[in-house]
Amino acid sequence: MNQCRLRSLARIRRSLTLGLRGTDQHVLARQALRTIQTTSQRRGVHDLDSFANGCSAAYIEGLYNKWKRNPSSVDESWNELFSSNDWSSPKRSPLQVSHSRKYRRPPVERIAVKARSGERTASGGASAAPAAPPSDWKNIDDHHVIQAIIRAYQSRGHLAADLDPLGIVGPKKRTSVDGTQRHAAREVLRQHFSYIFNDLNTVFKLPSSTMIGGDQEFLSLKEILDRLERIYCGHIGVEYMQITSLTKTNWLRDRFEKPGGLDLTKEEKKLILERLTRSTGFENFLAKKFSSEKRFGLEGCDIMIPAIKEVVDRATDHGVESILIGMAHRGRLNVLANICRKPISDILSQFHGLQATDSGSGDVKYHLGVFQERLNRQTNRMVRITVVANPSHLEHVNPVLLGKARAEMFQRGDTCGSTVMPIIIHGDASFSGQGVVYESMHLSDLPNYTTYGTIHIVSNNQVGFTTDPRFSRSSRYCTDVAKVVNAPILHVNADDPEACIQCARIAIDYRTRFKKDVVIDIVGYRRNGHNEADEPMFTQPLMYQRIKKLKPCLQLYADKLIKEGVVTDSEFKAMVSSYEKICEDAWAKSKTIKTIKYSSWIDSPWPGFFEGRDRLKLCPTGISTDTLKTIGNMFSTPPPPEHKFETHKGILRILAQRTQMVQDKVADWSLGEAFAFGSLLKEGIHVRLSGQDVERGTFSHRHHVLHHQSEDKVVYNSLDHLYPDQAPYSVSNSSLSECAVLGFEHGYSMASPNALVMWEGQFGDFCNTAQCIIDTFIASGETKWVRQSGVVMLLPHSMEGMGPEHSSGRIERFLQMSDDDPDVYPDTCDADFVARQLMNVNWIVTNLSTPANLFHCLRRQVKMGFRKPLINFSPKSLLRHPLARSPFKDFNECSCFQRIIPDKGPAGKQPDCVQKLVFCSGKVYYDLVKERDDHEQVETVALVRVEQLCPFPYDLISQQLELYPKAELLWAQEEHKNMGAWSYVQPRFDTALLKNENESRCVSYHGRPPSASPATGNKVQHYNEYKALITSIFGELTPENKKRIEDRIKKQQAKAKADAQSKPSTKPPAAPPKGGSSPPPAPTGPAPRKPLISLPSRPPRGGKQRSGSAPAPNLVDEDSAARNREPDASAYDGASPSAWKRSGSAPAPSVVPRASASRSPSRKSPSPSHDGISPSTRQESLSKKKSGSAPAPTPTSRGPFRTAPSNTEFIKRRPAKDYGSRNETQSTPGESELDPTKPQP
Ligand SMILES: Cc1ncc(C[n+]2csc(CCOP(=O)(O)OP(=O)(O)O)c2C)c(N)n1
Repeated sequence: MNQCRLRSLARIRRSLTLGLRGTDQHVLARQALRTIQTTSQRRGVHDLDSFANGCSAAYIEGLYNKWKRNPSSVDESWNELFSSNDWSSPKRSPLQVSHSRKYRRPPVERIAVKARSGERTASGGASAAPAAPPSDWKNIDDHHVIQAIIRAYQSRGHLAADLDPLGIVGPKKRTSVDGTQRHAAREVLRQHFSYIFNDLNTVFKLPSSTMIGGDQEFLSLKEILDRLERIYCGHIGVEYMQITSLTKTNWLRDRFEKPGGLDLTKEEKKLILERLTRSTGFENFLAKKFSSEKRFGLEGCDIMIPAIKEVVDRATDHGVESILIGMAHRGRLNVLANICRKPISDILSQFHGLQATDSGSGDVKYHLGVFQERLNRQTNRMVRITVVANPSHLEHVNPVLLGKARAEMFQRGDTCGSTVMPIIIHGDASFSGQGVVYESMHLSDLPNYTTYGTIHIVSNNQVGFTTDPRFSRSSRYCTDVAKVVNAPILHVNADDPEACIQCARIAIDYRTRFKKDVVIDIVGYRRNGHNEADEPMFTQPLMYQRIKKLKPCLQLYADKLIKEGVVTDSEFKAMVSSYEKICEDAWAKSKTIKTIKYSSWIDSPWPGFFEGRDRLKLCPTGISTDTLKTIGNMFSTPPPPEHKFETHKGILRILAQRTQMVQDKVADWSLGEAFAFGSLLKEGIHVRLSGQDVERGTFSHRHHVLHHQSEDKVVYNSLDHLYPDQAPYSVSNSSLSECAVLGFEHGYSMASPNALVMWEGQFGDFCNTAQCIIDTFIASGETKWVRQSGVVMLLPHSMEGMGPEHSSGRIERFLQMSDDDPDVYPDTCDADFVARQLMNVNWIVTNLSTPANLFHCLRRQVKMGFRKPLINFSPKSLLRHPLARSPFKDFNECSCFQRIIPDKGPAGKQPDCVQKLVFCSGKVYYDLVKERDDHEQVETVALVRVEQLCPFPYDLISQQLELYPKAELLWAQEEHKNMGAWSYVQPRFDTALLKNENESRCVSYHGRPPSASPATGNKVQHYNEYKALITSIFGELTPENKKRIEDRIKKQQAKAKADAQSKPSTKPPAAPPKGGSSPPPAPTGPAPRKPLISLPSRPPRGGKQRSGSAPAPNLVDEDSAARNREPDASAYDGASPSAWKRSGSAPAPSVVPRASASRSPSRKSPSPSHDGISPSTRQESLSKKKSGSAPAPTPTSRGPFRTAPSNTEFIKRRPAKDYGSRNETQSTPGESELDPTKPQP
C-alpha cells in the first residue's frame, strides 16, 4: 500500500472516529474506506497470484489443468477454490456458474470484530493477516467487486449507453463480469470486467450507494447486472457522479435507479404521442408548403418539443409563472407554434414576404422574439412564455436571457427562482464551441447573477453545419462544459420519446429542488441539410445514407404504442390529420394577413411604461441641495458605531475627504456618481452596477462596499441605506468576463424600464471581448426587434501612457455604429429637438468631463420617455483631478445635462479676440486648459467641450461657430487620427458649417497621427506625442513662459516641503496636480515614431472647397522646462490614479464654474433636411412602432422595495460561501439554504 493510500486511510479512520456517525460524511468515509480496503486486499492477493486477481479465462483454465495434475503446483488460494467448489466436476469449467440461489452474508462484520479485538499476528503487529477463513475472502471480494461494479455503472455507465439513433457512436456488446454479452464492456467496468463470479444467482446484499433494489435489500448478481445495465446503459446515459454534493448525487440516483421510477402511464404515453405528432406535423407542413424556404427544421430531434413541453408543464405545476427561453435557429418556429402557442397563421405570414407597417430593419423569421401569456391546460395555471429575440451569433443570447430572468425575479421579489425560470436550447456544435457558453455558465452560482438554475437542452443532431463532432470538439460530449458548474448531464436517445420525457421530468424536478443548472442532451440527427436547401451528402455521405433508412421518431413511437395497445392505428391517424387541419386552417388565415408589424414580435413589452407618456418630454434631472447633502453625508459617513464595523484606515481617510467635499459643497467624480445613484434610488428607481471590481472601482475611487477588516463577508454599503423607502441598490463585482456580463446586464435592462442598469469595463479597452453583444444587441437591438434598452456602458478611456490595451475604449467604433446621418443638418432645432434627436438615434455616446454632467447624464437615462443605451467614456486620472470637480449648484434643480460645455473664461467673454476655437472631448480638455495657461493664451484660445458626441449637438455647435466668427477652428484629441471622435465629428462639423452660407472655415485635426495600435507603451514616446499635440495647438513655449513655469514649480515645491514639515501626520493622500495630465518626464528619448500633423478637414461632401492646404508635418522639439514640470507617469499604477507622484503639493480643490444650461435654440427658418427625410417623420413612425406593444408584465414601478431598514440591516452578511468551502462536499449548509423544505434566507 503506498504512502498516499495510507494517508487516505488514516484520514478516513479519523473522520469515522470523530463522531460523524449518521452523517453523509460518515457514509462517504465508510464507502471510501471499504473501496480502499478492497483494493489493497486485492492487491495483496494479486502479489500471491491468487484467484482474486482479474485474469483471463485461458489463464484460469491453464491453472485449473495444472491444479488437476498436481494441486500443490498452484497457489494455496487457487487450490482452495478449485477443491471447495467442486471444479473438478467434468461438467463444469471455471467460467460456468451454478444456478443455486444461496445468499452468503458479507463477512465484513466478523472481520471488523476481529480487528477491533486487537488480534495480533505472529510478528506482533496489528492484525493485517486474513482473519476470516480463506473461503470468506472470496466472499468479501465478491461483495467489494459488486460494489465497485455498481459504482462503475453509476459513474461510467453513460459511456456504454445506447444514445445514438444512428448507431455511429454506440456501445458494442462484450463479455461482461457474469460471462454474458452486455453493453457495459471494458469502458464501464474496466478492471472488473473479467472478475470471476462462481454463481450468477448468488444473492448479494446491496450497498447503501445504490437504490436499484427499491425495497429489496438483496438481489442476485444477475438481477443486479440486469438492472444496472437497463438504468445506465439503455437510452439514457446519465453523468452525475462528478457532482461533489452527496445530497444531489443521492437524489439523482434515487430518481434513476428506483425500480419503476421511470415508468409512464398509458395516458402519459398518449400525451407524448400527441405532442410528437404536433412537433413532426408542424415541420412536415412547413416542408410541404415552403419546400425551398429556410426554416431550420427540427426533424431528427422532433422529440425536443414534447420534452420542452414537459418542462413547462411541470415547472408551472411547481409554481413557475414566467418561463424565458433562449434559443437559436433550429426548431425555433416549432417552439413558437407548439410551446408558446403563437398563432400559426402569424408564423406562416412571415413566409409571405410582407411589408412591415412599423419602422425598423426587422429580422429573419427564426430570430424574432415572442411573448405569450396563456393558460397551461395541463396544470390549469397561467404561464408567461418569452422567447428572447436573438442574433445569428450562436449562444450569445444566453447571458442576455439570464440577465432578463434575473431582473424578472428581482421585480417579483423572487429570491429563489420559484416563479421565473430560464431555459436555454443549444446546438451541439455551438454549445461546445462558443466561449460565451462557458462564461455564462460561470454566472450560474454567483450571488448577484444566479438565476437559481437554468434548464439547458441540447438539440444534438451530431453535426454543426457541415462539420461532424470528430472535427468540432476535443471533448467526448458536447456538454462537457457544463461540468464546470457541477451540473448533472442527462444524455438521451432522441428516438426514445419516453426516455426523453423522463429526462425532462427529472431535470425540472432537479432544478426545482436544488436551484441549479441541469443539462439534457437529446442525441438525435438532422434529417435534412443544415437548412432545407443544403445537400448534406456532399459532406456527410455515410451518415446520410443511414439517416435515409431511418423511420421518423413519430412513426417508430406510434408503432410501439400501437403494439402495446396504448393507441390504435386509427387513433394515431386521427391525431395526425387533426393537426394537419389545424395547420391548413392557419395557412388559409395567414393568406388574409396583408402586412406585418415588427412590434407584434417583441419579447420585452413595457406597455405600462409607454402608456400616456410624452416621449418628447425630458424631465428635469437636477435635485435639491438637501438631497445632495443627505446623500453626501451618508456616502461619507462610516458604518454606525453601534455595529462595531472595523473600517480600513485608508477608507476612513477617503470618507473624511468626502465629508470635506460635502462641507465645501463640491463633488468629485465618485460623489457625483453617488448623487446620481442615490437620488434615483430615492425616487424608487432600482440601480444596478456590475462589472469587474466595480464595488471598489478599478481605480479605487468608488468604495461603495466597505469590508469589515476582521470578519469575513461582513460588508457595508451606505447607498443601500439612504432612505427608508428607497429602491434597492445592487453593486456587484462580476466574474472576469466582458461578453457574458455585459450581455447579462443588457438582458437585465430589457426586463424593466424602471431601473438604471450599468456595466463598467475594467478598462474600456476590454469591451471588445464583448463585441458581439455590443454589435448585435446593444447597437442594433431596437432597430431589429423594436426592443428598447437603457443599459449604460461605462468605459474607462484616456491616453495616460498606460500602453495599447489600457488607453482606449474605442470611441471610434461606437461612433461609427451610431446611426445619425452625418450629412443631414436637423431641419428644426425646436424645443423637442434634444429629445427627438435622442429618440431617433440607436444609442447615446458621451465623453464627459465633469461629475455634474455624469450625474445629469445618468439621471437623464431614466428621465427620458423612452430607453436608449448610453455608452459613456469614463475618465481615469480625472477621477481625482482637482479641476474635475463640480460645485453643488451644478447638480441642483436649475441645472441640467450639458451636451457641450462652452468656454466660460476670458476667451468666452471676449469672443472677438479669440484666434483659435478648439473643440475637444473628455480628459484632453484639462491638458489643454493647463497648456493654454502655460502658453499664456487664455484670451486668444477658446476651449469648447463636446460632452455628448452622439447624437451630435448640431444646434449648440452652430452657436459656437457663430460666436467666434474670426477664430480658426480646431479639433483636438489625444487619440490617434484613425481613432477617437475625429472621423465622426469631422463630417458633422462640415454639415454644421455648410448650414451657414457665409462660412468658409473648416475644422483642422490636431492629435496623434494614424496608428494601428491605440497607444504607445513607451512613456517617452507618449510624452513626445503629447508635446506634439500641444505644440501643434499652442506653438512652442516662449522663454518667458518657461521662466514663469519654472518659478511656479519652485514655489510649489517649497510650499509642499513646508507643509510636509509642519503637519506630516495629517497630510491627505496624494492628489494629482493642477492640470494633472499624463505626460511623463524624460523627453530625452527618441523622437515620436510618426510626427504629429495638423491638417484642415476635408472639404464637405457636395460643398464648396475650403481654402487652406495641409501644413507640413510638424516635428516637435523637446521642452526641458516641461520635462521638469510634468508628472511621472510611472507613478501611476493603473489601479490608483491617486498615486501620481508630484514634486509639488496637491493644490486645493478648485471648482469648475458651471456653464449655463444648454437650451435648444429656436430656429426661425429651419432648413430642409438634405435627403428630404425629416427626423420628425422618423419620430412619428417610431412612435407608432413603439405604441403597438403586446401585453406585458406590469411591474410595480418601485419594485420589491424594502421598508425602512432596521439598524441591523445596515451591515450585510453576504450570501457568498465561506473561504475554504468552495468544495461542495463540505458545503452541505449551502445546500440546505436552497432546500425548499427549509426556510429561505
Ligand atoms: C458565432 C457563430 N459562428 C458561426 C455561425 C454560422 N453557423 C450557423 S449555424 C452553424 C452550425 C451550428 O451547429 P449546431 O450548434 O450544432 O446547431 P445545428 O444547426 O446543428 O442545430 C454555424 C456554424 C453562427 N451563426 N454563429
